[in-house]
Amino acid sequence: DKADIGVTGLATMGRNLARNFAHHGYTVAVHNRTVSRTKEFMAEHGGEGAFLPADSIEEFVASLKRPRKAIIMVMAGSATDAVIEQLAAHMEPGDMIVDGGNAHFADTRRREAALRERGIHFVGTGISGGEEGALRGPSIMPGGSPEAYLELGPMLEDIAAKVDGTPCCVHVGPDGAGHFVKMVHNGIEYADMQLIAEAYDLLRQGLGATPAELAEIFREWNRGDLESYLIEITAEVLGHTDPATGSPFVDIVLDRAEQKGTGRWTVQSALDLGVPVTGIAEAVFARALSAHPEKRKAAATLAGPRGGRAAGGDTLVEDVRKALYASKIIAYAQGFDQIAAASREYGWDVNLGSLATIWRGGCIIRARFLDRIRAAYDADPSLPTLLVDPAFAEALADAQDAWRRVVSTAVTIGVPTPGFSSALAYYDALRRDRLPAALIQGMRDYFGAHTYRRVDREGAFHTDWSGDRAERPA
Ligand code: NBP
Repeated sequence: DKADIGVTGLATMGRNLARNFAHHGYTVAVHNRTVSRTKEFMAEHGGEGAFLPADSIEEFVASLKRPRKAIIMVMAGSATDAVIEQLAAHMEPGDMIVDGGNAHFADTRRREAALRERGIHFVGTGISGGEEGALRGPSIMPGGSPEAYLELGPMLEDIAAKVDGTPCCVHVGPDGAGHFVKMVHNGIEYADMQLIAEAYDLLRQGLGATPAELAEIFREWNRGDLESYLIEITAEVLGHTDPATGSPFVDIVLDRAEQKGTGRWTVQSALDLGVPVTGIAEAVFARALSAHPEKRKAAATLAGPRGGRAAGGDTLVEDVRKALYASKIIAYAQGFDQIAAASREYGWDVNLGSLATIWRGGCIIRARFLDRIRAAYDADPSLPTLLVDPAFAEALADAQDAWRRVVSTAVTIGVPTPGFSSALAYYDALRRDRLPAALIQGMRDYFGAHTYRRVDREGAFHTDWSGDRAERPA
């Protein structure tokens, strides 16, 4: 008997994905470069379903039903290229290779093009939800050809998380679309976490609240607009006590945030596309700042504001909640803008509303909020920005006074809130009738004859700044 699907790479993710397929009744071929890991897997989980273990890649490919479907779950980078080469060497046209790792979308585009030449479908697939998600139902973002999705889609939808019976898996678009969207998902996750951290910091510094008290506030917030997995786990982490010292857990953790790189990739791509994703960028930079202890130590003596506490206790809690919600809307709107821009640039035709649907379950940014994004794109698929959707516009209008007070309070008491502040700046800039960009164009024309356009006439113009200051068409 042959396998419906195969998984190669049996570390944390691959192992759980293989089990998930088996739990759904599929026969799963399993393979790992180091054979002992496959044996270990079979010893621990072989009884959970129908597995066909293979010691060699050749045996692994031979054990798959045609057209063959093999999922690669190895460390992203050169290992992925090596495994693709080994698989492709034993495959035939029409077979499918799925890369479920966190590949950069440009690598996925390159790999897809190369395999397409050989008649093999390459399906770069974003998989979110970590270890638990892989086992119990991740959010799945497959790219690649529609033909490949016809074959693979039903199986992926089977093992994906379900929300209200709808699987958190849709065909995102061709070639690198799936991995791109997974990357932006991670970027949004960075922004979301940064905003939550700022809310915590501001309430702790501003009110002198304890982590346990703050855990209660987040638990309360999780019953309203902010309801989400990240708010839920924030309450858990803040409420936890370190067993060794009896201190709040959050106080014994080194305040240095690490990163694996998807946030940075998101910002790099946004720079290339010319899309402001200030929420994600500030989050990446805030992590980078936290990771420079020598600089922080040297700067610790610098002057700060005199006096510490913020005015208006209970109002501050509600104000921060609103500022967090408004800033979150901005961060998501920016992330969706970036996906829309990439979709235009690469011809992907991504359905933005469907992304909101597949992120409702299985992944780290799952939240009630995503239903509202879905509704916004359902009502108008060509929204120029999520912010102008009537429901979001109203939420922002409702939050803006509180948001402004929170940013002022933060500035006054010296608590850094780059996420809240930049989100508000983005909101105010986008709303503006006239931007000071006009002055920038003037300066560019002055020093570099870069020309400018006028508000009252077509064409490009240059002023002879060093001569008679006459204006000429450029
Ligand atoms: P790792 O990223 O830790 O990779 C370990 C696996 O890669 C092992 O099976 C290892 O085989 C294999 N491997 C390596 Br390393 N080099 C290889 C090579 N040259 N040829 C063949 N196999 C090679 O595993 P993971 O944490 O399970 O993640 C798998 C993928 O899923 C990654 O791309 C990751 O970014 C992505 N992802 C992870 C998470 C998460 O929460 N961990 C979430 C979402 C996505 P060996 O046993 O022989 O060393």
